[in-house]
Amino acid sequence: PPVIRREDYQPPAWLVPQIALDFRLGIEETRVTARLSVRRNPAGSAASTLHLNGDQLTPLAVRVDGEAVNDWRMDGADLLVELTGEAHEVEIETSVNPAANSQLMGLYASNGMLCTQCEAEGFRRITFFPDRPDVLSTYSVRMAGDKGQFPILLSNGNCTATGEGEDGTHWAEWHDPWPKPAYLFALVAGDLVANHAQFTTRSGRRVDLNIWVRSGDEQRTQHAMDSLINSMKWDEEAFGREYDLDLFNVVAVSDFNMGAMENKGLNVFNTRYVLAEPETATDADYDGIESVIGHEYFHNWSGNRVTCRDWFQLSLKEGFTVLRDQLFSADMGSEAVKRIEDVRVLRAAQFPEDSGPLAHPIRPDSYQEISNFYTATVYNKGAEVIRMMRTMAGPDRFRQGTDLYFDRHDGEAATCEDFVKAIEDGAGLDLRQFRLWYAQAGTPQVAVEASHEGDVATLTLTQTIPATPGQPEKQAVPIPLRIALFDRDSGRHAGERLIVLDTDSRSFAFEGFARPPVVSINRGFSAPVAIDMERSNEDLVFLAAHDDDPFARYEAMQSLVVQHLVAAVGGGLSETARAEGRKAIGQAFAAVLSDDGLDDLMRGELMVLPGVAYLAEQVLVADPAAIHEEREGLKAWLGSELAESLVALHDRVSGVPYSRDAAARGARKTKAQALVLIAAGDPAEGARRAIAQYRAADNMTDRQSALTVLCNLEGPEREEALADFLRRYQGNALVIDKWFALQAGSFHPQVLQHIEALSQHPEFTLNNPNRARALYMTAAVNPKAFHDASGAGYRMIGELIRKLDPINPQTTARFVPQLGRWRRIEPARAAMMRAELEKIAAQPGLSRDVREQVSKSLG
Ligand code: HT7
Ligand code: ZN
Repeated sequence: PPVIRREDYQPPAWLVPQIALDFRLGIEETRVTARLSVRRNPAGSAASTLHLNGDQLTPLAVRVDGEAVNDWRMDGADLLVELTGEAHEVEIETSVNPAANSQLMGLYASNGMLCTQCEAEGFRRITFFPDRPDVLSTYSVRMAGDKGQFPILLSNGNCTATGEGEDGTHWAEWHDPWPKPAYLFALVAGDLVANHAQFTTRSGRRVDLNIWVRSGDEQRTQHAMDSLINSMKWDEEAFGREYDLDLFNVVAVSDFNMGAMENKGLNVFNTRYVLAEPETATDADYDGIESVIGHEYFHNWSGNRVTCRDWFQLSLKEGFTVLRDQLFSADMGSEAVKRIEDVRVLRAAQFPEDSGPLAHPIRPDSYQEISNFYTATVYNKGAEVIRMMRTMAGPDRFRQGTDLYFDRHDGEAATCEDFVKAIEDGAGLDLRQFRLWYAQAGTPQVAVEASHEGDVATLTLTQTIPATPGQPEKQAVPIPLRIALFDRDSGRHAGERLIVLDTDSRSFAFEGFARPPVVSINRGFSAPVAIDMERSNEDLVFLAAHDDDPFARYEAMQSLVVQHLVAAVGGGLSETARAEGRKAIGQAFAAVLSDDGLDDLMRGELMVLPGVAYLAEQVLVADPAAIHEEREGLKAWLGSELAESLVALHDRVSGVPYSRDAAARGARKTKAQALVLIAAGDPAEGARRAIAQYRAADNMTDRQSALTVLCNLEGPEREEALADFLRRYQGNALVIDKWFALQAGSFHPQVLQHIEALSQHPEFTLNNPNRARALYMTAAVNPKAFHDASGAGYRMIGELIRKLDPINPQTTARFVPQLGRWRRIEPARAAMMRAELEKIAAQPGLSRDVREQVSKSLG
């Protein structure tokens, strides 16, 4: 497959200032007529050929300035039309079959409704068009279809006219006044009902808000609506951004490849990020809805009003919008807990990506299939990079930078360089060297050496950035580190400082310490780096109990556990050292359990042990099963050592009645963590408490946390709860997804047999991405299932990839990176993982999506 390179960018030869689309809707056949007003781009080449992208389309008719033409030709899947003048009207007819579109890109059918997904290159599956984000057009859309089947007809912008047609049909016309690239086009037609509300912007514009769902689901949309209204208000206050249409529609669909899509004025969402009520949605689901609703809404400015010049600039909109949604969620809830969760996601998903065969910079240099670049690197590391600029500038100056960015580039297709320049100019920063963060892949490692002489403490910091594919050598990047040095005697520090390490190595001296201080570094996770510093258990226990930066407190707990588990798995711990390590961890946990100054939300966070993926990252070649077993061993030890306090804690938080306030959410979080540890220490007591919690639950958070624990255990309680859960939520697809995921994610000894049986369950289908991911993605990230010593986990995912690829390549390609980590896994397992990749590579007719990921993983 051809490789697309960033350096080859050329402006388009032809622009399309306007497009009129006419749809005659049908589930099995939709006819599309596209009328493009095209004109030469003075900034483009003088080519007379109009190059229109297509994907599995045949032109049924081509007209230029009203005349049918026959001298068009195909270039692969694309349509080429010769034009002679400066401006023309080009009309093209195509036909598509939405029911047959299992890829869920372009126009497709989901549960009897029609909807579109055009980012990144789906529009070319609807009609021929210069499907690139730097071609901006105003869209006029007319659609007609059966009124019974499609009572609701939606597109971008405002509805300008509706009417009745013949034979029970009706039609609607929509116009979007804001020029946009084709990837932001959307159409939805179906039998939907709405939750309506209104929002008045700060300049007085009254905006109608609708969240469209299938009848019966409307009472589950209030949290999404509240989140939308909060987002609109927050963006005005935090970034000075106001909504710019009189209407904002959100539609929930159950078949969707990703979380949601920010189409102008018509966001399309995976149902899982819209529907929630306490009985069916966990607190984490509620948080997910708030953040995704916010994320898509914020794209209206960071993505839509200012869009990307080309897909290499994806982080321009995604990294920035992730940062915006993170800041929004932090303001809506607990800033400390949000930061911890964001870093946990980064470490679990992005760090492994950055150290594997698919590592790429946040602004990639090349791709074969752009869908493969919607990654944790582009999104989450992208957000971290912009967050560092904010940390260095301070929030107010950063805001001046973003104001300048939006002013300067409103209505344009911009680049990451444009963004950096605007922040540089607006915030008054020198970001010359900082630009390397956009160009280099790999997570910087910062080694910290502490020394002490007289009353001076010196920290020597050294950065190295590991080699990544295509980038053997790296240059030093500026790394802003928030730092505080605690005096051992007073237990306090004299104020936090921001230091910037911008060379390979540098020493920083701090005066006034009679004894070596306790170092708290990278507070708030001010830089997305790995800190390598030898620290005594005593110092870490001190920070875990006393650091006034909540993230640093969490980090100290994590480091204590990481240091211990890594040493234990590496075989480097004597029995005495193991006992000492556990004792220190036990001490830190006991302090967390009994600290009255902690709120339960934070307590729950501090009780979460580092995950196996992150632990595996700490060593060059990992034995994931050994890590998993050692981690489980520590859980069991903590559970029995702290049994009394854990039981008392579980009893206390079980008495807190359900509400959505922070205290009650904290109680549920702590309850879940306490139950996990109790069950690890004493499975019989765990089962007793878990089934009691399950039976008494009046909300999904408690029910799910009880069932999570029961799924790991053998016994009648497990079977009772699983059968009850299935019966109780029959017909609710999102909850049935949980039923599959809970079993696929369990540490039960027979987890692989359970997954195999579940794949044959009548409720299972590969055609729905949520269901396929619930079973198989959960299994692929479950070390107990995926890394089973027999290799059965690898074979299961390999087989899945081969089976799912012809149905939905985009969803399939996301499974490949799990197998692609073989080089970092111990040799026996690595050989089996590699063998699966080779088997996939040998499959004829592999999609471009999967081929790119597999060949890079093998290469
Ligand atoms: N901007 C949206 C990306 C997206 C997408 C990309 C490829 C294939 C399907 C997709 N659905 C949505 C989502 C977002 O980041 O807001
Ligand atoms: Zn996004």
